[in-house]
Amino acid sequence: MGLFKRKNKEKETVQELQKDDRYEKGLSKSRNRFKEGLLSLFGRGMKISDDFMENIEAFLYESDLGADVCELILEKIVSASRKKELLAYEDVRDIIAELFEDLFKDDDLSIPVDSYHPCVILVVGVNGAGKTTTIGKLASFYRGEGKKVLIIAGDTYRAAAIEQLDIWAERAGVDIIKNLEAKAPSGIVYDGIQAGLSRDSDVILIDTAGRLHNKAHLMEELDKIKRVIQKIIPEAPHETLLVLDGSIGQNSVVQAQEFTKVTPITGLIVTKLDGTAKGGSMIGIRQKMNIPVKYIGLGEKLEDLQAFDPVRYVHAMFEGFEEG
Ligand SMILES: Nc1nc2c(ncn2[C@@H]2O[C@H](COP(=O)(O)OP(=O)(O)OP(=O)(O)O)[C@@H](O)[C@H]2O)c(=O)[nH]1
Ligand SMILES: [Mg+2]
Repeated sequence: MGLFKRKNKEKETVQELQKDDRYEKGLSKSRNRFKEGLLSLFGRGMKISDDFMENIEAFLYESDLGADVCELILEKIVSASRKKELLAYEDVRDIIAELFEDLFKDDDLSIPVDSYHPCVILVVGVNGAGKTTTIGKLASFYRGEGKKVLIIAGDTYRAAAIEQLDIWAERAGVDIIKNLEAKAPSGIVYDGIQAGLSRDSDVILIDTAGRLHNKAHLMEELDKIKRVIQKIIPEAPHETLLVLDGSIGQNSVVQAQEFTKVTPITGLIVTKLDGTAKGGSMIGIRQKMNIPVKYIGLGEKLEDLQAFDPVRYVHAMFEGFEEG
């Protein structure tokens, strides 16, 4: 059953959602596109005509959902139109919402911070995707849960990267292992993991460089980092998070595929969703990558990193709560 049909039956759930409007605020650009865009196509209800199908097809493609998903939605619209003479905005909204729910419903969104001590989380991604910012937010989140957090400044290629991480560590109130003299990440990662063990850390977050002089070098470095971690904790990293820039939509899939060639990625974090109308690309990203999206970035503040909740997401993308 679709989210929007459930809305009236489960008032409590909706009220629960309303308490936290970060999704609603963060996804306002996407909502403008999806809700306003679809409403403008429908007016008060539409008979399905060739013209209409062309318009909606163009709308869906421009929304960066991905070709496969667009085709699927179009098929569902056609089959809905066989059962009902006039289709309305709500019908298409529900089709997309159900697709969303189906696609994400079996994903394991947890990060095993309670199962390992320390739980080592490696954060990777191309330059500018939002790794360092996300680490700051995650550190703050875990600290808020009462965990002892340690950050390792594994991006040793730019002094500014270490300074930036230092500011985040201070903001989050957690320890950081850094070395401004380090020439390569492996040494600092080794020291950091040792420090995490001797300080009895619960969670170790490792920042990595996104820009190296070529892709092969970047991947080689990641491989080295992993080997260094495993010298000390053979089953680590327990989680490898790939940070993707959501504002480039489905183009991020190509980058993501490169990373999966070097190291198994256990979760995705899609950032900068507040700055784009491409919120729908999440469907295509999930479908092509087959890796769960665990967190999303909805802004630059500490509390703007949110656990991914597909139901809340799709609700914020189409409705928001302004009508109650
Ligand atoms: N609006 C918005 N901006 C974000 C979000 N996440 C990150 N940013 C911004 O994106 C920019 C790049 O973020 P960084 O965390 O430095 O990215 P990085 O992956 O560490 O980059 P490199 O270290 O260069 O590889 C910064 O200006 C962040 O403030 C988000 O969810 N929303
Ligand atoms: Mg960085």
